[in-house]
Amino acid sequence: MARSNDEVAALFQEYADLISITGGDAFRARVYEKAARAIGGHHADVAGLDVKGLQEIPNVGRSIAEKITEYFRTGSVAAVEELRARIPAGVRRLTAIPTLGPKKALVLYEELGISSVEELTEAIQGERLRDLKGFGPKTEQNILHGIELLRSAGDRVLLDVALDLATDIVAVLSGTAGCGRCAYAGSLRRVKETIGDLDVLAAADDSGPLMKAFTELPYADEVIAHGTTKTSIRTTKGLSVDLRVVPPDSWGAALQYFTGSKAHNIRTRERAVHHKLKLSEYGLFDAESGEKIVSETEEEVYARLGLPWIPPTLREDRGEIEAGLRGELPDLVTEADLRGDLHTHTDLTDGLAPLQEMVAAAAERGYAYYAITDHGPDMAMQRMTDERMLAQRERVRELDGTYGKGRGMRLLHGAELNIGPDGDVDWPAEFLAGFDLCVASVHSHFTQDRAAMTRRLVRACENPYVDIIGHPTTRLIGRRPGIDADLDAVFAACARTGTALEINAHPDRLDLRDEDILRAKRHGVKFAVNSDAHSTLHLANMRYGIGTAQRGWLTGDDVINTWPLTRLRRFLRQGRPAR
Ligand code: DGT
Ligand code: CA
Ligand code: CA
Ligand code: ZN
Repeated sequence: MARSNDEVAALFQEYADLISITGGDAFRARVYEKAARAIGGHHADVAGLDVKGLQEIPNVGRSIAEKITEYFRTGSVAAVEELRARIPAGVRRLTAIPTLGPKKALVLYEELGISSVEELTEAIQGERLRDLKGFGPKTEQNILHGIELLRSAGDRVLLDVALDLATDIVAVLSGTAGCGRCAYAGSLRRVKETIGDLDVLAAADDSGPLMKAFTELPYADEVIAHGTTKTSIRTTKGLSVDLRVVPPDSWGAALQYFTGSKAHNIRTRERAVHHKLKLSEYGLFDAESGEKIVSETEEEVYARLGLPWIPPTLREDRGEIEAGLRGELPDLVTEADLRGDLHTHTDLTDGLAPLQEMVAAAAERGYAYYAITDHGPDMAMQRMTDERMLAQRERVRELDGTYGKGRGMRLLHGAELNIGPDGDVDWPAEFLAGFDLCVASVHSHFTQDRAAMTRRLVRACENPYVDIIGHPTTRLIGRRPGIDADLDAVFAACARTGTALEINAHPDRLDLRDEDILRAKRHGVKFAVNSDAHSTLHLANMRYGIGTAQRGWLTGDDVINTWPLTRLRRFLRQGRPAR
């Protein structure tokens, strides 16, 4: 994973924001925004490319390529620094508030001198924003909500950032002398949607070399605590990491303990007490004699508590203990069960890679089928036309059966429709009938009231050509709240009309979220775990979607893209008039 690509992408995104804040050319801001996305999605590490190589990346011209080499040569980009210097850091932080954005942030700074989140909160409480042009009581409310969202996300990081870092740390420690076993535990092992800190566990008789290697990691910014059993660092990414080193024969008990969740552990400890045992990170002991009973593997620990091994994604005290005792734990869906991806884009709309590259990358993942679902014409920015869509279909038919194992990967031609404010979608029935499948998603009018939003989604479900509702709540974790709708009514409509709900696997979205999945499943809804890939790299985001599906207790039978193609096609055809 090329982390330098993310660094450069973030830098250019910031530059684009700075251009907008300082009232610069909107077109120019767009250029840097597009470059940021292209670099973030590029498969090769940009740190290793020269100006010529960089220019082969789509949307990267000479001037941008030179800024990238400048960045790796000097550690900064003069043009970016110059704009940074013109805007107080506080104002730039304002742009991070969901629903605010650079233009409004600048108005607040220029008109009211607001340069921090605290000052902004005060101004809203004093109702001082509503008199500004382009603001009103409703804007004040929205901004206040955005501030809350930012605060609640706090210093937690998204899954992909945490996983990249944890993978690296585990690799380094595993290669350190004397390390028996090493793994990450905590919320990351449970695949929670955001991660507060990393909890890394290692087994060794002598913790010295491991602790030393840990504090010497290149991204260890600060050593917060240093001991023989636990050491904590803060990384340059802002994320803290705890390393615990335990004796090898305590591995299972320690892994169980530090995986959590706290709520789950309270329940397992209760079980232990019930069996006259004592459970700690060092093992399961006889409460009276103090004699150690088991501790080497998690399986042994659970078995002695009268439980089967419980998958980490279920360990939230949401009924997993009871289900385990009854022998009714779900046979959770896994990434290996996936036979295809049903929501992906190409450069015909806002994807980065051409059709053929996306298809080739999908085949690499061993899929049996793969759907291409570019945006319809209602998202005007995408410039879609009937002709362009039909031309793509022809190309898809040509490529069908030319990739994958035994060239057997089947291609489905679909679209991601836009659900308009009234629940209408891009095309009339005659045109929709030509698609193998349609995903339909909300992309605008996020603030409709609850009744209107519910009606809108239910109408989309009732469209016989809509097979999947894409990113159903449209939330962006820590950046945009989900829409306000009566989700139970939407779930009931999905079950009734045979419309699947998407679990969008992008780590910024994870939409539906775990708790809503659990609720929807009770309504009898089926799901599709989709990457919504806009580049070949995004196809691998499936792991986050599968983790989320597991947290919603889903089995393979619940997830339509684990099904054989014949069963999937039957599902897609239901409700459609016979052709
Ligand atoms: P996070 O870091 O906020 O994303 O969430 P976790 O679950 O990783 O929580 P963290 O890092 O505070 O602790 C890791 C695990 O260690 C936690 O899931 C369970 C265990 N643990 C930590 N402190 C306690 C405690 O006071 N009591 C119990 N029973 N378990 C604890
Ligand atoms: Ca943690
Ligand atoms: Ca921790
Ligand atoms: Zn999409």
